[in-house]
Parts: sequence; structure tokens; C-alpha cells
Amino acid sequence: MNRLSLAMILASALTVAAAHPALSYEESRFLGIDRNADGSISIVETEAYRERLFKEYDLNSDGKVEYEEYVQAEGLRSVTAPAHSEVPVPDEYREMDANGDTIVTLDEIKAAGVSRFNKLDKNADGKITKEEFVSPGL
Ligand SMILES: [Ca+2]
Ligand SMILES: [Ca+2]
Ligand SMILES: [Ca+2]
Repeated sequence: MNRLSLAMILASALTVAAAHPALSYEESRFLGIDRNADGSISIVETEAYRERLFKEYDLNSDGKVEYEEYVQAEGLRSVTAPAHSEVPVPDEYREMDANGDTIVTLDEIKAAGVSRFNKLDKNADGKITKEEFVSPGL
């Protein structure tokens, strides 16, 4: 093997490593929302993501996410706490529950996603790029 081919092998190994770095939490979330894998998140993808989120939270599938369901779905109550002990409402839930009735509807959860979308979409081109996708994301 001459030096040139060794260099080429090393270079291609580096390229592979660069193309598949360990994904950060945000990167893997981004990829999960970017369903058509075009490198940006559209408003349609945001709403679809929020619908999936809603289904995850709506444990009894009755079309509303009561606060208790959210607590259970997110595992917010410590395992040592009594079964129905109160858990302080996190900002995340307040943000979704626009009318504050401790029930989150599909419309509310999508609207919260759209308002996050608009905040993240800094250049207002209707797409969120990886660079724009910063915590807490969508
Ligand atoms: Ca996309
Ligand atoms: Ca429910
Ligand atoms: Ca509500």
C-alpha cells in the first residue's frame, strides 16, 4: 500500500465519521420531526409531530390530555411519591393549556407547536433548519 492510498483510506474514514457523528439529543429530535428528511422542518411536519405527541400523552384515548395523563406519560411523579400526590404544573404544560382548564386538547397542543415554530423560524421562511432548532425545540 502506498502512502497515497493510505491517505485516501484515512480521508474516507474521516468523512464517514463526520457524516455519522454521535447524534445529540436535539439532532435526534430534529430528525424525528423532519419526516421527509429534507433537512428542514415545515409547519406541516410540526403539526404532525404535535399530533403524535398528543396521542402519546392521551393515555386513555378520549381526545383530551388531562394533567394527570401528562404527569404519567412524562413520568413526572417520583416513584416514591403517593399515587395521586400533586405534581407542580411545569411550564411545558402551561404553554399547551392555553385556557388553563388543566385539559389539553389537540387544537391547543398544535397551536403551542405552531407558536414555537414561529419563534424558532428566525428568518421567517416557513422552514426550521437544524441551526434554528434550538432548545426547547418543538
Ligand atoms: Ca422536512
Ligand atoms: Ca385523555
Ligand atoms: Ca385547555
